[in-house]
This record gives sequence, C-alpha cells and structure tokens, in this order.
Amino acid sequence: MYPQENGSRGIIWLDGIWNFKADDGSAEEAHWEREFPRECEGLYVPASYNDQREEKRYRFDRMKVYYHRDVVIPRVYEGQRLVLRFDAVAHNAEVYLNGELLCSHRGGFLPFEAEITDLVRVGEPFELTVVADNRIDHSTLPVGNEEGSAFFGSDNAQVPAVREAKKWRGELNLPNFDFFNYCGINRHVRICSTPLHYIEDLTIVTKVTEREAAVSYEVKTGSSRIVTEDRADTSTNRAVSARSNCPDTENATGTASNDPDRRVFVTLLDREGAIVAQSEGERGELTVPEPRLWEPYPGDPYLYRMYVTYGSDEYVEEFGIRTIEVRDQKFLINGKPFYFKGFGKHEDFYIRGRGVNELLNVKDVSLLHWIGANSFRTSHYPYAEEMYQLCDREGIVIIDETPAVGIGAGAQTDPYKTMPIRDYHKEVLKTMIARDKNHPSVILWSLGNEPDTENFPESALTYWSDLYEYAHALDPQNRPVTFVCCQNDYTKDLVTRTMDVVCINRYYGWYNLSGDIEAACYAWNRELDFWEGLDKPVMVTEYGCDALPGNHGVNGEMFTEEYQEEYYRRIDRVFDQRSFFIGEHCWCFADFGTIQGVMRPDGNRKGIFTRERRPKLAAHFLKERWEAIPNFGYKE
Ligand code: GCB
Repeated sequence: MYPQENGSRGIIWLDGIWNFKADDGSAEEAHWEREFPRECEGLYVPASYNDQREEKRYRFDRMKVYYHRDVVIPRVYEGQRLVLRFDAVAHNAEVYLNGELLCSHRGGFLPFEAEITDLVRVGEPFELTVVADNRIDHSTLPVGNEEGSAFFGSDNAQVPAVREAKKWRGELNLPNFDFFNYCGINRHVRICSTPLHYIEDLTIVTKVTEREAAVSYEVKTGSSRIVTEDRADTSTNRAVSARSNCPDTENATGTASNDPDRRVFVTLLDREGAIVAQSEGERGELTVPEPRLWEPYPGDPYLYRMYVTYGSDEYVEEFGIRTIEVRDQKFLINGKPFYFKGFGKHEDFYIRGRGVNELLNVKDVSLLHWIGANSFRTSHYPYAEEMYQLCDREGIVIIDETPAVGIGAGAQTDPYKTMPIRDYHKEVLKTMIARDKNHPSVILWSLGNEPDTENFPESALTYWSDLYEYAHALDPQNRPVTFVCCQNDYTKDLVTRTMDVVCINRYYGWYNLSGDIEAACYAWNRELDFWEGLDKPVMVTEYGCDALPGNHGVNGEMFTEEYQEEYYRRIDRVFDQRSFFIGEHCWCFADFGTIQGVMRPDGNRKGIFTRERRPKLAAHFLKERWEAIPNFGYKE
C-alpha cells in the first residue's frame, strides 16, 4: 500500500544526501555493507546517480554502487510497527541494516519493503546500506544485450579487427532498449509506521447500473511480526515494550478478529466529505445512488474516498467510479467510445535521470492539458506512484506497462527459450497490478513493448497468451490487456491479434520509407487494410520522427521541425479515415536521454517537446488537432 501520513500512521523520510561509493572491485572483500568506506561522496536520494557527478564510470560502467546513511527513529514511534519501504531501486538491490542483510529485491521499477520493528531501537541510530546493481542481461527486465553490440552502433562483425576489438573490450552493460540505463535509488525511501495490527491492503471494484453504483471492497489486515512470531527468545527492549502495548497477542492471526476494537469499518465519502455509505467487515458492497462518474479531462475526474479503520489503524484511498469495456472495435469508458490522444513518455530529466520528479509530473500533466491530450503510456516500465495519483486527480488516462522491453535477440535465437524471464515477468506483472489496481486513471495493462513475435511466432504466442490470461485473472477490475507490437512483418505475428486492443508501433516515414511521407501514408493505408479485417480496436502507440529544435527548412527534410509537423499532419489524416482506429500516441512526449549511438544526437529527439519542455513546431499542430477531437464519440 502506498505510504500515508494520518492519525494512525507516520512517515520518516529518508530522502536527502546519502554517502555513496561505486564498487572499485574491493567492496565484497572489504565488506562495505558492514564497514562503509570513509572516503566516499555525498549523493542525492531519490535520483539516479549517473549524472550527479562528473565521474565517467557513473555513466558507463557495469557495476554495483553502495549507498549508506545513519538513521534514528524518533522515540514517538515507540510501540509502532515500522516498515522500511523503497519505492524503486534500479535494478537489483540488497539492503543491509547494521551490516546484516535485511532484504533483497529484483527489478528497478516497483516498490519493496521489510518490517524492521524488532530490528531497531527507537531513539538509537542504526546504519542503513543499500547496494544497487545496474547490470542488465537476458535475465533482467528491461533486457540487456548479451551479444555485446551497441543498440545504435555500427558494429560490423565481418571486419576482423572489429570482432577482435569487441572481444578485447569484454563485458559491457549494453541495453537492448532505447533509453538511458539510469540507476540507483530512483524513488523515495521511507520508514512507515502503523499500529501493530494494521490495514495491509484494500481492493476496490465498482459496477455501474442505471441509477446507482455498487462499490465492493476487500480489506486485508495484518499484524506486526513481533506479535505473530514466537519471540520468547528475544530479549530486546524494543520487542518487549511493543508487546506490552498489545493486549491480545495470542489472537494475532493476520485477519481481523472478533475483538470489537479490531473490526473493519468502511466509510465512503464524496468529494465534499459527505458520507455516502458505510459498512462493517473485511469485505462488502456499498451503494452509491446517482454516482458521479470519473471522466477524463476536460470531463470531471470525480474522486470518492474510502475511509477504512481497523482497530487503531486508518487508511484513506481515493478512487473513481467508471466502467471500461472493449466492444465492437471500440474502447468504451463509461459506455462511450473513447479516442486516445497523447504520447508514449519516459521518466527522464536533466541531472535527476530517472529519479522521481513530482515537480516535472505537474508540468507534464499541465502540458498534456495544454496540448489537448487525454492519455499516455508508461513506456517502458511502471512509473512512480505519485504520477498515477496526479492523473487520477487530473483526469489523464494511463496505459500501464511492465518493464518488459527488449525481448528479442536477433532472428537466430528464440528469446522465449533462451531468456530466463518467464516467471520473473509474471511476478513483475503481479506486483504492478497489485500496486496500481485501484487507480481510475489506469484503463489498460500493457504486458510489454516490442518483443520478437515475428521470428518465433508460435513460441511468442504461448508466452504472451499465458501472460494475457494471467493479467486478466489478477486484475480485480478485469481491465483490458494489450502488449505493444513493433514494426515487424505483422502478417507473421500471431500475438497482436489476440490482445483486447491492437497496439502498434510504426515508423513509416522515418526508419522505413525514410523522408517519404507520401509513401508512409500509403504504407499506413495498406497496413490498416490488414487490421480492419480483425474484430479488434486498433491504436498506434508509437509513431514519430526526430526533430532537432531550431533546425528548419522550407522543404521539410528529415530532422527539421517542419518534417515532424508534416509527418503528423499527413499521417493523422490516414487515421481519421478508419472507424476502428481508436487512438494516436506520438513518440515521444519529450526528448530523452538514451544510449549513445550514431542515430542519437544528444539523446532521442522525437519529442514533441524538448527535454526542457519547450514545444517544437509539431506541438502547435497537435494542439489544434486534438482540441478539435472530443474524448468521446469522435468516430461516430
Ligand atoms: C521504438 C521503441 C522506443 C524507441 C523508439 C525510437 O520502437 O519502442 O523505445 O525509443 O522506437 O525512437 O526508435
């Protein structure tokens, strides 16, 4: 559950300057997790470490880095359950408390936590060390390139000297994806307190009938391990004093008890704070007469609140009442056909790298409103939770994507057989859905981006169908599920057509038919003829071209702002001719940092905004276009 500060819960923020040192090869032997070296630097958390200092290694090396700080928990937290929570550490992490391993975690984009109640004494300092590993390979998501060729390189392995040089160079940390491998403690670190018996999870599902909505909820409760474990052999004052605060340790089962002090009560409030309905018990259904539905901006993204108490614990969750359905080649929100206008994005900014950036989130959502967009995809990983909260509130629709990007290693090897990611991918999907399930802004799950589906179509079908079924089974709201198909031979691909929404990334007029927008439109038409034959709604989740800001030309050649503007203007006309075509996401919202390469002058420059968020010429065209396209009923 997202951390909350309220009458029963507190947060100790561990953001700020931490001690930092990159492994120089001696960390393991010298046990830096126990003896953090005195010679170290101060680095800011939360943020990627890569661009904070001028050290070349920080940008290029494949390595572990060590973070360290002292922490004191104020005595006012005595008797509370304490949990150390990391919102995201990229990619793999180990956490040590006073030199002892507390927990480890795989994957850089989802939260993890560990209870520390009985491991620390309030009022007394303890040491926290985090080891973050930036290595990517065939077992990570996103996937690293073990073949050792740069993503945008010009390695010609036919040339003997090139082959030899690559061998000589050895192991590199090469992404099999097009964004900079920003790493470290990218999101907040907090110690969260709750009462010893606490609310562990809350699931909300809404159903709308003609005049009312049924809001069903399920509350999971938990108990601190200091009251659930046999702690007879524990002699710490901490545990003893905590126990004495807890009268019924015998009954600590992890589910709500019959004890009247530990029952679940739920109150549903409207936006003004008026009580709409109330209930008691771990699960139930509440009725909302004449509900105000959550609608994307400029409609009203109306949010209700569910206030849950359990014993002395309390939690408030904002949620929306809305329906999602895919029917007759349409994507329906609240029963009305929705048209997606927006972007693929990245979490990316100067100096902070992929570090959580709530200020930038506000700016980006403001620019989405300005340009008349209504949606974006969290390409290519789950974003920081604060962004989803903002979008719930501001009425921006989200396609929520796992970090499964780069599954494919050339036509020779079947990635579904050679990459050990199947179970891990499922685990990531599960955690993402568990994290984001209550957000009204999330309306579609994306299982991944641009895997190989062309060279091994049968293998691909087995792999993705399994995940597709799993996502449907996991999501209490049973949202539609998709994955994003790349520009391959779509006639060979068997997977895309099995998804609830066909999402395609296409670069006609850029990587193919380069510079020829007329031919690009022709190609788009031919391809859309193909998709029209299926009974599925289709949208483009990426199309675009690089434009260097300030680079102009009367005849609109590639890399000019004019080319980018004309590209969108003419291709969008093709989309307008097709009723089953339900949306357009430009690639990309803003320019972003990526791996260096011959096609990447100072990053990927396909942004409609520059990296510092200034509009390019195409932004003005899109604003005019999108302001004239309503959210609902555009193709009616
Ligand atoms: C794609 C990828 C995206 C890249 C983009 C590009 O197909 O999904 O990650 O950045 O193309 O600009 O090449």
